[in-house]
Amino acid sequence: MAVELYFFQPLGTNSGRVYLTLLEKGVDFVRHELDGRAFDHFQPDYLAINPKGQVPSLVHDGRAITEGAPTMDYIDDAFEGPPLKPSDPKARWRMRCWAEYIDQDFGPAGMMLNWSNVVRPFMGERSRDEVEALLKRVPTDERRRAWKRAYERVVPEAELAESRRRNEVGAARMEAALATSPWLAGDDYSLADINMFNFFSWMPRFQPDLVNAEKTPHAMAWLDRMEARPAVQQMRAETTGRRTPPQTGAETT
Ligand SMILES: N[C@@H](CCC(=O)N[C@@H](CS)C(=O)NCC(=O)O)C(=O)O
Repeated sequence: MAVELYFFQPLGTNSGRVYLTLLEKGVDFVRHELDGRAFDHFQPDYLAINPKGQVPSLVHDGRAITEGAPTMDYIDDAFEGPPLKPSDPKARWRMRCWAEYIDQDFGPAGMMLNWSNVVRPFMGERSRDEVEALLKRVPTDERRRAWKRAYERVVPEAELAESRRRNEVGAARMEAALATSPWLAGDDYSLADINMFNFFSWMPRFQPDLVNAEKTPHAMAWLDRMEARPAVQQMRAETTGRRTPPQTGAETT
């Protein structure tokens, strides 16, 4: 039955982790790439699928499946292909701890830094009236506040500093984990690696002081192992040429 994915771009953070899970499982899916800059994700048709107006959303047999980490779990359960959850309960627990950490801490910190860099540049050309009209289409107060703050560049330095601190802690945490096992949950490649990949793979480029060959050699070797995976190569190939990644790393959102 039909499988459809709505996303911003394959290498996006939240979009990418679900996109990569589908590729790893070998699921044939219809790709609906939304343009965040055109506010496609706030169009009524898309809000009917995901009332929060966020990506990604999977539609399977007519049912909308949302929220990245639970969607990855769903894909692993619902489709054939290599299992992406370890069979050992302790490794499975470790995998779920990574998911929790990415959703609650590391992921939002990275996204916040990206937002502060990118929203104003692409909203900046629009008049205040245009922006006010766009903001009216944002379905939740929380997201409306986030867009407005980014547009107006009123994110306090203390919040940005806290996000940078969390990224630094995350880099150290990755290095410590990967010094003891080849994959994040242990000996087996799992959803934990897929989940982290798109959040972390930008760091050597955009935060080279935190992630580099001297400071985090195990994390760098993990990135190489990830890049060697056919599914990751496919994801990159499907991204190349679609949009030019800006200097700021904007396309990581
Ligand atoms: N909890 C959601 C978070 C999704 C999310 O934050 N998506 C971002 C893109 S990475 C988004 O849709 N941003 C647009 C917006 O909030 O307006 C998930 O896990 O899927």
